[in-house]
Amino acid sequence: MAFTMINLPYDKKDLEPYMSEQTFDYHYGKHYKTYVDNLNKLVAETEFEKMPLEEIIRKTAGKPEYTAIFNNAAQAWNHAFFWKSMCKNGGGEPKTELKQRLEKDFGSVAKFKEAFKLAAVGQFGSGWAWLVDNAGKLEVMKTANADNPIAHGLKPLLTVDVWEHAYYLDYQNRRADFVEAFLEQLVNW
Ligand code: MN3
Repeated sequence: MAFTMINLPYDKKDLEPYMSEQTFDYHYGKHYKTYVDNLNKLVAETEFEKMPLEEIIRKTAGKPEYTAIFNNAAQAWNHAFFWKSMCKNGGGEPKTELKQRLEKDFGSVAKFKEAFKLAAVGQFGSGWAWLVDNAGKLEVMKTANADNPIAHGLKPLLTVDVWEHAYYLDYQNRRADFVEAFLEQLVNW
């Protein structure tokens, strides 16, 4: 049983003009594929071969001897979660229950968005920004490279990929504009 890519939950053109088909050709078709392919090569005939991705991530996090497996397992998980964090005709208002939780823990949806943008734009170099559930409290966090909330015992609820390959074709160096479009036009509440 090998790890497989998830199917995109929309067509590659559905998120245009905010995320182009060309970006999906590279990001989904090449970057994401490489992580899944590399993971399959690395775990073949090891104890990790038949584990769920989340379990591989928890078992390899912070262990230098498993860095390559962690990086590829986490990136396979992160990308699948990122594809599902977006949808056709996304953006708008969060659903009622999430909206109430964001208001409770951040003060307002606008304040959550500010915190999320700050994390996404402030992540130096490659990484991810997240909305997470930390024992019932919603929080924003950023992680570097392949790192993710599962490795820290937190439950991810939403993510944006801020590696340059996620936005460079559509936004060049304007990461803030990409994150703004993610929150206003792409996010799948
Ligand atoms: Mn990526």
